[in-house]
Amino acid sequence: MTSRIFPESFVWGSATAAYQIEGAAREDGRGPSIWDTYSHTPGRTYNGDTGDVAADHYHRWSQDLDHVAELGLGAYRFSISWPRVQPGGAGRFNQAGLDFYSRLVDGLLERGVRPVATMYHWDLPQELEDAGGWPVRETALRFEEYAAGIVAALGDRVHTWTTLNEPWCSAYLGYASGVHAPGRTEPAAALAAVHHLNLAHGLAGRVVRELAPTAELSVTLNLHVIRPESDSPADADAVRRIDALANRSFLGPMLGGAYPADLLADTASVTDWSFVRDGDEKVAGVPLDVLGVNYYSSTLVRAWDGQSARSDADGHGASAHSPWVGADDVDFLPQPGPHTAMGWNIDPAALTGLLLRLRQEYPGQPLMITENGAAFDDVVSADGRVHDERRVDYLRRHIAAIADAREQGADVRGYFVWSLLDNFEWGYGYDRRFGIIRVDYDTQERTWKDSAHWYRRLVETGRLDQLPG
Ligand code: IFM
Repeated sequence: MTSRIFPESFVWGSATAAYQIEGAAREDGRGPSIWDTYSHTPGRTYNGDTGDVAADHYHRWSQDLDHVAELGLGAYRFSISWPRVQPGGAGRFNQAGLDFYSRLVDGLLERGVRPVATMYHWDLPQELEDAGGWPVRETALRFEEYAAGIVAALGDRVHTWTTLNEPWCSAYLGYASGVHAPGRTEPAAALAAVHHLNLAHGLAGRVVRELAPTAELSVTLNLHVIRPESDSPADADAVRRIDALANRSFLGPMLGGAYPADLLADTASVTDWSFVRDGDEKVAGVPLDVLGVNYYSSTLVRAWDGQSARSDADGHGASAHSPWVGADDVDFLPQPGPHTAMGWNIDPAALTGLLLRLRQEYPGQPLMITENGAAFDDVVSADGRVHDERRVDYLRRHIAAIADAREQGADVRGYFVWSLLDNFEWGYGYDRRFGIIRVDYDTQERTWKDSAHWYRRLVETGRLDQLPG
């Protein structure tokens, strides 16, 4: 048990992403992204929901930033919509789009809130997907050009530039299992996407270093904590294989200088990795000021004997196609509850373990929790409030887990709750609510849930030990 007290310097924030909240999908020159196409394709999202209107943040950004300020947050993590600022994904920039983010950044600074901008949270301009998408190298080069445009426009007003959000999802869910845009199910393409995302990260990182030398540079990874069903060597090998795909395919080039040899060997029947050119891994290894970690739940695996029934309970949506390229002999097992409304297990101790692993493997690398939170089936009570005690409990336990890791030496500098607002939860549409602030999608009214009140008190005091719940 730790003191559960965070220092003044610890950064408390909340996170959002452009396509999930902005709406205004066809306004002021914004072009289409792969998520517009995907969500408008029948059968792809729950209820046919799209991000066309979402939480209407494009028009309500100022009031939304007032909420950020009233929560007392020191930082706000948002993403820039590539098709809003560079509609075709190449060439001409859209001044109206740049102006929107310029107002947003200034609005944060006026409120004393540190802007943390993610360059890419999954909304690839459709034209670039039509030209091949992330499996082709040219997309990484286009990303470098896009990065140069936004850093030139917003540069040093942005405190932290985060190149990519969860490239694991972009590559494996977008191109292998197909449960995310662009919905392709091509295992070799998914691995090529992994590499071009790593390359894009490095190229954009160099741009930040050149054009905004005082800004901090980061990337956000959704690192997996993978446990074996038993202590058998076969299950240990299943963990190793999934760890290579989930974690080390990004950590390797970004922080370790190269792709891990076992990843290349495990996937040799899928691709020869000839898309990796000399010098690419060095580019991807641009030094980071902070590594962003997104964490929600843990993963339980076993080696599959090829005969017994499979569980395939990896919680990433129903698809006949696995995101786990080249790992058909690994089975994903259901985990004991309680679960969130996503069906994800609640395992705060795994977060402590993850942070300590990172400390051990990448000593001296500062860390930030750039997303953590939970969807639950919120109810508006007769008193008009949302008593989301399960979300409060989830947050409290995970923040305590971070305190535990800090106490054991992990250099975790901040925490961003996912999410500020209820929003478009990708394939799940508006059916899953992650916000600490409720959005009534009929009226666009915002209502603080109990978790928002709780979080405000935590941010104010920096002490978990004196908070109820
Ligand atoms: O909503 C997403 C977010 O866009 C990326 N990280 C996980 C969240 C919850 O699924």
